[in-house]
Amino acid sequence: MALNAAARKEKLKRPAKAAPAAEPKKPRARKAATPNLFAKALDIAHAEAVELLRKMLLIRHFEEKVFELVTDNVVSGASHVYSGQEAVAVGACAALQKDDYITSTHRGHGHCIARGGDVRLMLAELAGKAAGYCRGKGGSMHIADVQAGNLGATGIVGGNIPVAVGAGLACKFNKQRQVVVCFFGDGAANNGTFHESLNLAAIWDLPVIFVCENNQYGMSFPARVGFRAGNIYSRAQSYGIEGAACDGMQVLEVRESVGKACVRARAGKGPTLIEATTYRYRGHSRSDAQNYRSKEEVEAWKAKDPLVQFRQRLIEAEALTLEQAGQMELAAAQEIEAAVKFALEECPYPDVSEVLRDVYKGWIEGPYGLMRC
Ligand SMILES: Cc1ncc(C[n+]2csc(CCOP(=O)(O)OP(=O)(O)O)c2C)c(N)n1
Repeated sequence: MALNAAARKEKLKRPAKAAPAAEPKKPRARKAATPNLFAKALDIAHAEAVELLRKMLLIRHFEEKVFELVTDNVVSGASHVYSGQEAVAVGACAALQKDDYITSTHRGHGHCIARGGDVRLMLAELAGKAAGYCRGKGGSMHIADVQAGNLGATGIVGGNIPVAVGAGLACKFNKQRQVVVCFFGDGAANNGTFHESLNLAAIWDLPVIFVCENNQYGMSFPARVGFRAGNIYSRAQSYGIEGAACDGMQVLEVRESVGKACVRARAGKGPTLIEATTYRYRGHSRSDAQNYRSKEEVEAWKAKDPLVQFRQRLIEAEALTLEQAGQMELAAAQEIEAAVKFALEECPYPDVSEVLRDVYKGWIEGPYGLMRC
């Protein structure tokens, strides 16, 4: 009912009725982590997100153990540790299908684990044991796992880039819509193989995704003085292919960037050059005084740790509790401890009869008959 002006004035003068006492707020029940809620928050299925974290944890624990074993001279030879760069390998491999390929580098343990490699066989290889991926003869820089789609690591910087192009050509002939992800460092991007490979991949529209891990250094040489152009990914333009940059400390960002490149490659639209900005925490290899960088710089990058960042995102999205995250960490540590026990205590060294196996001399059966080698 409408009030006239006087009545309205009167009503305003009256003290307002006390509002009914508000019901004490019940504490909001914390929602259980559900796959749907999580998918909405981060645009990824719950199980897949947890798997990304599991793999990054496994790589970190593997690499820190390798660093310890190398320092203690339990493992001999060179091992280039991947700690700090986990989000690149895991994010990129998460965009791949089962029958796709990767080619790896001298810093290849992370790529191998991300592609589904067996940490027991990897550690056996590093320890020179018969159960290793190369029957103990190759060591860290020669691990390949072709069944899992890993065409192998290499000690030759930039050596895997043409291999990826060859594999890409095979994929194109096979017409199975497979792709190849080629990992390499900022240092390798200045090798001649980089230019030749990208040019060939471009003119043949090959399904290769070139993932440059700019970890800021090639041995002790800072990437910032290694090229004038300011970045590496913009070189794509000169080959007439797609180029993209992504934050290599953010696993979902890498996955998205490589995922887009895979869609293009599978559609016959050719290669992409992606530069993932990242950082290696440890020295280049076994002995490295690291005089080329400051402790403050290392700490500043560690503050952006890819595992810590992603774990935090999962917890905030209520996909994981702190306790579950702790259990995952423990599980990764235990898996690596079991692998160490297997490699160091349970595996024999190769039999002496192995010495001449795989050493080619004379005639061998090749794809077109007998070949001299
Ligand atoms: C063709 C070749 N040149 C030089 C070396 C010596 N070397 C080994 S690792 C390395 C640095 C490579 O830097 P980058 O490609 O950025 O990879 P990162 O070590 O940073 O992962 C060099 C120069 C080599 N193994 N092969």
